[in-house]
Amino acid sequence: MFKKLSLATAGVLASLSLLSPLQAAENWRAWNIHNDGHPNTAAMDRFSELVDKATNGEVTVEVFHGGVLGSQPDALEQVRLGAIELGNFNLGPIGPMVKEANLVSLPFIFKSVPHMFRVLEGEAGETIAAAMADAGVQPLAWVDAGARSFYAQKAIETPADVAGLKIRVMNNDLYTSMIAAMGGNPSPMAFAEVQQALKTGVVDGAENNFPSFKNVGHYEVTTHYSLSEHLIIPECICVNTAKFAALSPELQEAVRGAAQEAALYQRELWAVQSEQARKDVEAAGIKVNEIADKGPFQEAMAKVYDDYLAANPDMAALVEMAQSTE
Ligand code: BDP
Repeated sequence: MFKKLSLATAGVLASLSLLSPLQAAENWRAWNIHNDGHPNTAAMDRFSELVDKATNGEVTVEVFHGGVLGSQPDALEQVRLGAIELGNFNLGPIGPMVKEANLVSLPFIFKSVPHMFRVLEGEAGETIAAAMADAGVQPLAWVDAGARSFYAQKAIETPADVAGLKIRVMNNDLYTSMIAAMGGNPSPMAFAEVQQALKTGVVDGAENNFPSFKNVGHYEVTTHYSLSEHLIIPECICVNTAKFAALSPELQEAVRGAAQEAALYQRELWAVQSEQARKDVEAAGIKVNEIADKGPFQEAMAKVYDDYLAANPDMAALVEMAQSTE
C-alpha cells in the first residue's frame, strides 16, 4: 500500500516537473475557414505540429477547418472573448472592430503583395498589431492572401461593368462603399453562403483570390474572373491576447516562433498554389481577363477615400505611412 502510494506520488511529481510550477498544459482550439486543398489549411496544420514540438506539448493546438466553429465575424468575437484561442483571420472582417486594421481594406492602398508586407513590417504594421492586441486578437504572424478580383457571369473591364450588379462582399463598410462607388449593389454575406447565392442568382458576382475562388467552388457557378486586384488584404495567425500573455515568456517565444515559421511555409505554399488554382479554374472553363488599365477603378475609389477620411481623420497618418512606403 505504502509502496503503491509513493509510486503514484512519484508519477505525479514526474509529470509536474515537465511543467513549470504555475504552468498547466494549455489545449487550445484554432478556427480556420478553409478546407483541405487550401494553402492555409496545410499551414495551420503545420502550425499545430510546430507548437507541439516547440513547447514540448505544454501548449497544443487543435485546428478546426472548414469554418465549423462559426462564421468569421463570430469566430473573431469568440477569440476576443477567449472561447476560442486562435484563428487564421483575414484583416477585412477585423476592420469593423479595430479601426487601425481598416487601413488594409482601402482599395488599391498597396501596390503589390510585397509592398503590403513592407508596410506591415514597418511602423504602420506595429500600430495595427498593437491596436488588434488591445482589442483581444493579437497577431503572431502575417500571412499572404494575394489580391482579390471580381468574378461574375461576364467579364469586368471597367467600373461601369460593375454598375447594376449585385456583388457579395465581406462584412465591412469599406467594401460596401467600394461597390457603391462603381454603381453596384453591395451584398455583405458570410463566406459559407456565397456559392449558393451565386448559383441561384441572389448575387451576380463576388470577389476573392484564386485559391478561395477554387477551394469553395465559386468557379463552378460563375464564368469570368477579371483581374481587378482591387484589394490586397493580409491575414494573420492571431491569438486571444490574455491567453497569450498568461504564458511564460519562454512559451510565448515558442508559440510566436511556431506561428512565424508556419507563416513562412504558408507564403511558399501560397505562391505555388495560387498559380495552380488559376490554372485549374481556367482548365475548368473560367475565362480570366487582365485589366490593362486599372486607372478608372482607382479613380472611382477617390470618393471612398474622401468619405472614409472625412469620417476617420485620425486614419490619415496611417494612410500616408502606407502610401509613402516604397
Ligand atoms: C478568403 C479569406 C477568408 C474570407 C473569405 C471571404 O481567406 O478569410 O472569409 O475570403 O471572402 O480569401 O469571406
